[in-house]
Amino acid sequence: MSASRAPTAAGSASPASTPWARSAASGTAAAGRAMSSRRTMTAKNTLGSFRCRPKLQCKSGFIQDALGNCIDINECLSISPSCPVGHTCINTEGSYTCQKNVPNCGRGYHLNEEGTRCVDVDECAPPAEPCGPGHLCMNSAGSFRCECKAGFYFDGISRTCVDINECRRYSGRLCSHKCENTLGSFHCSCSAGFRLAPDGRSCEDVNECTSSPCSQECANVYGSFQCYCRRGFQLSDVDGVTCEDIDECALPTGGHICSYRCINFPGSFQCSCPPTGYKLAPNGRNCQDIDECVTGIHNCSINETCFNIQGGFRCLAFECPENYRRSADTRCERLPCHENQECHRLPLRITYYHLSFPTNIQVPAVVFRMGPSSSVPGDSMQLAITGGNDEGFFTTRKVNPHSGVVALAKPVPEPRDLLLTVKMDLYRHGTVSSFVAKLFIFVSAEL
Ligand SMILES: [Ca+2]
Ligand SMILES: [Ca+2]
Ligand SMILES: [Ca+2]
Ligand SMILES: [Ca+2]
Repeated sequence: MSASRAPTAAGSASPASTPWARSAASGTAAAGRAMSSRRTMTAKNTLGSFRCRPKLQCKSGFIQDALGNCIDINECLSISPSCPVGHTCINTEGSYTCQKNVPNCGRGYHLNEEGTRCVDVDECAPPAEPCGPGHLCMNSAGSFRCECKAGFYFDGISRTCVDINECRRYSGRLCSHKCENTLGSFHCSCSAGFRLAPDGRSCEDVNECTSSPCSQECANVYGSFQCYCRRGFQLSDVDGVTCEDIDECALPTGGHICSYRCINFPGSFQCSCPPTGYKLAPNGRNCQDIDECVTGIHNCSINETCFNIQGGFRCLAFECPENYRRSADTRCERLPCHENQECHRLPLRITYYHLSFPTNIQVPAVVFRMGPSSSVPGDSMQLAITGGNDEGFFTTRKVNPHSGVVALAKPVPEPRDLLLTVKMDLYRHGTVSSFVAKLFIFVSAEL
């Protein structure tokens, strides 16, 4: 190429384009120049002098100096560019050459095919595997880097991709509850009672109540739930979700929740009373005696008196014994004795009394008081139980000179009817008179 553009002869010589060609040629030229200065000039006579004139014309690429020597033209110094862009102009004897500029490419670059510029080396181009098999190679200008799949980092020493432990690297910042490292990623999880939110990182409360975990009522709370029970039930200590009936009848404090009998129901209880003689009180717990005598459901005859007792009633009737006459509803008076001495020892009066108390009455308990209807100064009296006290439940006691009481000394364990005969001897004006009280005692069941 350079040869064709070179103006003349020497240009066609093949070694012209090599750097050493110039020095060889210039050596030749120097010798040629010395010779030509003598041979190339002819003398021409002028008036009073002479003038040297060049004998020869210089070849193309040379210029003739004043002495007639041919001097090489340095075309590379000319103003107009002698060589195309990317070439260096090299002057030669009688000509010049254009030498292509060879760029010096740095590490990671190489010359393009035309040799005109440096281009990046694609280190990643197959079949080269600079990052090792299975790893991503990323070419970049002048370099390359090895990349691993997301979640891995390239360990330069082992030249392998190693899992990033995100949980450790971003400790406490990735998951709101628990972080679990996995190969290539990580996984958030939540404590019991929470579930992973759609963002995969935060935890939200689970509304456990939607799945009805409680046997009765459920209240959702943050991170958990609470079962509770309706009245009459209590939450099981074992599972915390089952409502169990409260056995009100078995409660230690509720031993007497019902005065008579307690019947447990799921969620409730009911008190009951003996099948006859009682009704449930308005409070639902106590048993109230039915007063059969008032309500008229007794079966006493016309000649009998109805006497109400706890849990029942008694039909009372009495007859005055011989020598007595009835003086009131419950009283018999002795008839006049005339000359009958035996008669004088009989009590002046027999009175019937009815009383009732429960088996659990506190003892001692005064149950009857006896004395003359009117007292006279100097009176004295004696009280004695003359019948019906074989088991010794009762005692008598004087309260003052003219009256005394009958007291229950020990509890009567079972409900029963007792007839107690109490005799009072009254001493007045030197004579003694007897009075008898017949006590019908009805000991009723305690409720
Ligand atoms: Ca990981
Ligand atoms: Ca919850
Ligand atoms: Ca119950
Ligand atoms: Ca009754």
